Amino acid sequence: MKQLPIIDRAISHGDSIAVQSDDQRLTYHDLLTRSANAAASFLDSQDDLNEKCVAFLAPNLIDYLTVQWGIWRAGGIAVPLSHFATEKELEYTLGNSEAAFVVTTREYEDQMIALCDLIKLRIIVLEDIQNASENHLPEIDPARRAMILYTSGTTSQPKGVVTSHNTIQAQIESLVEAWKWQSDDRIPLFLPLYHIHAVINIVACALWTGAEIESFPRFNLDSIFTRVAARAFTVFMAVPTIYIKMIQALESMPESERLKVLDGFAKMRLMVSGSAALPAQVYEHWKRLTGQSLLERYGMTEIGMALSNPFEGERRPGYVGQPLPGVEVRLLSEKGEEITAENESGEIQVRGPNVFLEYWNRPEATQASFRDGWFCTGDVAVLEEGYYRIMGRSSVDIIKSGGYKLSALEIESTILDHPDISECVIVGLPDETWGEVVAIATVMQPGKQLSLEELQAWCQDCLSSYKIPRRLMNLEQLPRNAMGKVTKPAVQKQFQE
Ligand code: MLC
Ligand code: AMP
Repeated sequence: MKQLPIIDRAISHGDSIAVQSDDQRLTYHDLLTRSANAAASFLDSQDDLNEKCVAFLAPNLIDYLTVQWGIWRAGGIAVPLSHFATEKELEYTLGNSEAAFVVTTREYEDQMIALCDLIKLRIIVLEDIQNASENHLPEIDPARRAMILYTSGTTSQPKGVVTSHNTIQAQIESLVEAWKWQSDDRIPLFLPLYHIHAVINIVACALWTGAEIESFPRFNLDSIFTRVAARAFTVFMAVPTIYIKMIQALESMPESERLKVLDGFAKMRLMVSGSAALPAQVYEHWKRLTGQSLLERYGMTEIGMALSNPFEGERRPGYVGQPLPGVEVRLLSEKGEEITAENESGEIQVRGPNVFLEYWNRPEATQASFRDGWFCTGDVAVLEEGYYRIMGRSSVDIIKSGGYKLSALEIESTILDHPDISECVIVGLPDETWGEVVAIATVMQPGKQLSLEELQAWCQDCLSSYKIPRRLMNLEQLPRNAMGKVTKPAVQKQFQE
């Protein structure tokens, strides 16, 4: 039977280790057996899930892959959920994706049962799946939809970004070629498994090549440094905030320990930064410490990775390099004209097999995000001496904090439910560690007051922790323009005064 390419490749990687997580080691062969069992259970007595969405909460990588590949092999669309999400956020994702059922692990069973009971959704607990004696799995056309990753943007609710198996393959192959992934690579994973950085750049690329992933429950400096010092990794990928936190930690470590960790970093064959701008000083600082020139690249949930500094050749600080293999990039001016000269800024637009299919159930939003077949990223860049430099985003409503993309509109609409707040404006403020931090300016109901701590405590139930405002200003008179609209740049300025 014809298998999905990622499955075919896993068959050829056989008894190599795919994942190490705590004291568990999983070979490619184990992963194939487990995911076939999971697929048989998800199918129940059907022949094919026929692109039904299956949402899953399984943050441990071994469980995650068992379920993700199980869904794929049963013909479903995999919708990973965030374990940082509040119940409200999970309910939104389950409803919006029209999930047919939910898969989780024993650890999250109680939490998910409560939610699934409320919205009448069937739940499967991974540990309860029995070994199937025989698995009749369907043949899957790789043009079929494979995955939905939720992304926040210029709408008040996150949108589901749909990719097919072919899209995923194109995203993987481009990176495997550009960054010369090898079967003897070993990479740590500590980023969340519901964003493209971890899902494609780390996990999917590693498994495609037969490499090994060492999975950590979360980003923890001590455990990662211990393994780096043991020279456990050849490749490392992280967001700028992580490099900044590592620099701070390394500089306050006793010298004997620091030298071992620095040596572990120095020996790696590739270290990549992305998901947010890497400040040039951080690039230089990391190079001084470790001798490594971080390879900065640029991507987005909708397109995978588009631009990258070279594996071989000059890695220019402050720049994101050139189009990746198979990816076409153009800049469009505000007048809608393609920019062909250097030093003129325009919106980055992307075309190629790496680009997503659609926003789930949002045909107008999908249509609005393409122009003549090119996906409009909303990021502005300029080409200088052959390398692209990202200048910012065209929307003030998108905030990047710690590598997470946040929608100011989503946070505003959630916080407006607070009974004491009559108006609020969310902005991003520049921050050395987080890139940007979320800040809120409020107009309170008459006679009401609210401290930042009180607001943060109230937000716990409705916003994931990284979306919670870190700065608060009560602005009785929100700055408005001639049209009576609040101007966010003016709010940002007030915060910075
Ligand atoms: C947490 N804190 C923040 C914060 N997040 N403060 C300000 N802004 C934020 N965004 C605070 C907490 O409240 C806590 O405070 C302290 O910092 C530590 O919190 P934590 O949750 O323990 O932080 P940590 O685990 O260190 O998380 C940092 C991180 C994480 C960088 C590891 O943010 C992360 O995983 N980011 C990556 C997200 C990602 O994968 N993005 C890729 C998207 S895809 P206190 O007071 O309690 O100590 C994409 C496309 C592409 O972008 O191109 O890749
Ligand atoms: P996401 O939607 O979470 O996939 O985030 C994608 C966004 O992250 C892009 O649209 C950019 O704004 C930002 N981004 C990713 N990589 C970089 C980078 N190297 N430099 C600046 N911004 C980046």
